[in-house]
Amino acid sequence: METAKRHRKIIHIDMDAFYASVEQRDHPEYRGKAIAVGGSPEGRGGVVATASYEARKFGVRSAMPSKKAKQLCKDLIFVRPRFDVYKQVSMQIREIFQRYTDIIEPLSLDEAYLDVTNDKQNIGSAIEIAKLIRKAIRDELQLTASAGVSINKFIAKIASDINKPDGLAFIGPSKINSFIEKLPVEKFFGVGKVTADKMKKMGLHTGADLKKLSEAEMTRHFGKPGKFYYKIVRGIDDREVKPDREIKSVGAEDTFRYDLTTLDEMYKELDAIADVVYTRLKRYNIKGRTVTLKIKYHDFKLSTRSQSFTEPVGDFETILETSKALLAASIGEDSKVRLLGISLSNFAGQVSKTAKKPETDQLDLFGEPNA
Ligand code: DCP
Ligand code: MG
Repeated sequence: METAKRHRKIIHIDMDAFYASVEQRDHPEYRGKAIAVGGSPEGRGGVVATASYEARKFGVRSAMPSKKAKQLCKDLIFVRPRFDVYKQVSMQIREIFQRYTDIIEPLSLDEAYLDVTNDKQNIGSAIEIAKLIRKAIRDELQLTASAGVSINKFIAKIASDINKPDGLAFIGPSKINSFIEKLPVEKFFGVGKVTADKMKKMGLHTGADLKKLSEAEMTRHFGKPGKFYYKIVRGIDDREVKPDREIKSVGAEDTFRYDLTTLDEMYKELDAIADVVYTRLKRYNIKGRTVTLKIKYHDFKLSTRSQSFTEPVGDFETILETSKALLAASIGEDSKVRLLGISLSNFAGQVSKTAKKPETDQLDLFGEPNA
């Protein structure tokens, strides 16, 4: 007897107005205002990288020349991009994803696929995990993300856009077909502007139209990708979530049997953790520009603080002293600390192919508790 095929559980997460939201978070005077990141004369070639949702009301969009953006929105504020900060936030969202799965495929700084079919915490519900991730991003990073949940990458990615910004959408197996039939052709994975125009000229406007073509007709008209289109209009997308094998951070952490209450105790633990991190860095022969300290308090509140350097660092002293300084700046009078972790990141081009480790090894890179 044939066993029913178990569906995968895929989440696509995409931050809302990413660069602009980070700038509004860090500069309260920009909140509620129409802002464009990039695009000032000193920005990236005079085009807008992204616009706040307030600016989008006026029609301001990514990749729009700043002159045009200013015409559409007279009060538009141009903000210089801070890529280091965006990278940092990107790492922080990655760390949140890693609480639930290691099968994470980033598409850009602000977007990733997650396969949570077998999530680390045995939550079981992809919708629940998406909610927890959105909540963590909001609580810990003061930013919003939108999530799409489905059984494959294609549908999950489209779903994350449905209730954007700050939304979540689930498209379950029984909804996929009716959803796809209404979908405009340009929304299909791999269909660019040229192909979409060709399809429209042929009278093909929606998924329902595309479904009328046989596989042979699809490939005849659209070449090799036609075979793929044939499948996705039927809701079939077998592409796996490919974990990014590049080493993004090297770290270690420790959970304590008793909550630590004095800085002295914490410094002692940091010393031991820094030593593990140092050893791991040596193993990969890499240095990082960013040191991140992670603190979990007795009430499970999590905080991360980072310091970035202009030059890569990898020596024990710097790792330890930086972590201590970050700790001292974070801890209050009556803080009770349950876990401490240190990681190095921002390796920027130094991670050679040979330093890449097999996947199984990478999975424990962030150190198991009590490692
Ligand atoms: N970006 C860019 N140039 C583009 C498009 C995007 O520099 N042409 C940058 C700025 C964005 C970030 O990438 O903040 C993420 O791109 P998204 O397409 O996800 O756009 P946003 O996150 O800004 O907005 P949305 O809420 O629509 O996701
Ligand atoms: Mg985004």
